[in-house]
Amino acid sequence: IKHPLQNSWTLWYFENDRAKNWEDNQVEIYNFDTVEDFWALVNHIKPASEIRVGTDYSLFKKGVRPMWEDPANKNGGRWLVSLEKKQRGPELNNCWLEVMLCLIGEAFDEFSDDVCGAVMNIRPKGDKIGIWTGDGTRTNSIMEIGQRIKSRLNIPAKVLIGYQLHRDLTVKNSSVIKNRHQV
Ligand code: M7G
Repeated sequence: IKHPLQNSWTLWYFENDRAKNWEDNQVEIYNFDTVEDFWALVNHIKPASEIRVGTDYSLFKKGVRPMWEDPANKNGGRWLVSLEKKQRGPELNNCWLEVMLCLIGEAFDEFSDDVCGAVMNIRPKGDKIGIWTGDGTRTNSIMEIGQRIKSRLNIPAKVLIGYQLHRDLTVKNSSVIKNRHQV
């Protein structure tokens, strides 16, 4: 018998094909709800550091699409962890693995239900990992989740990470995105 997870999860892959809508470039790769199937997935797919620049992996609870528009996300936001270019390698892979383990292991205690998923962007300027929560007004929950992420990823205390509302990101030409919270 396999070991069941609390939730079912879907891994998504995004590749920027400009001939298509942004949303249509999000492809469901795999659904799983056991520990064994999670490791089968991790061992089977390319690690984060080896997928093409411009692509994303996203891990979301089953039924939630990795986009702002999804009802589960639209009133929420993300904790954003930015990596330097030179961290694309084992460091990025470990960070992304740790974030996935936080999600499937429900590492946020009573706040785990507020987590929708996580997105990993491979970008020329530096890679990014966002942990998405569903309600941008739940300050206590957001802060607990941010602190837990920071400690699980071994981010030094002096390095701040910020929480942004998806709503703020959708505003066109806003060159500076306001952080609603920091830890
Ligand atoms: P990104 O891929 O999140 O980060 O957003 P990047 O700027 O580092 O590449 C790039 C662009 O993709 C955004 O400006 C939007 O045009 C589009 N985009 C990103 N997200 C997360 C969404 C989304 O959830 N919904 C829609 N409709 N477009 C998005």
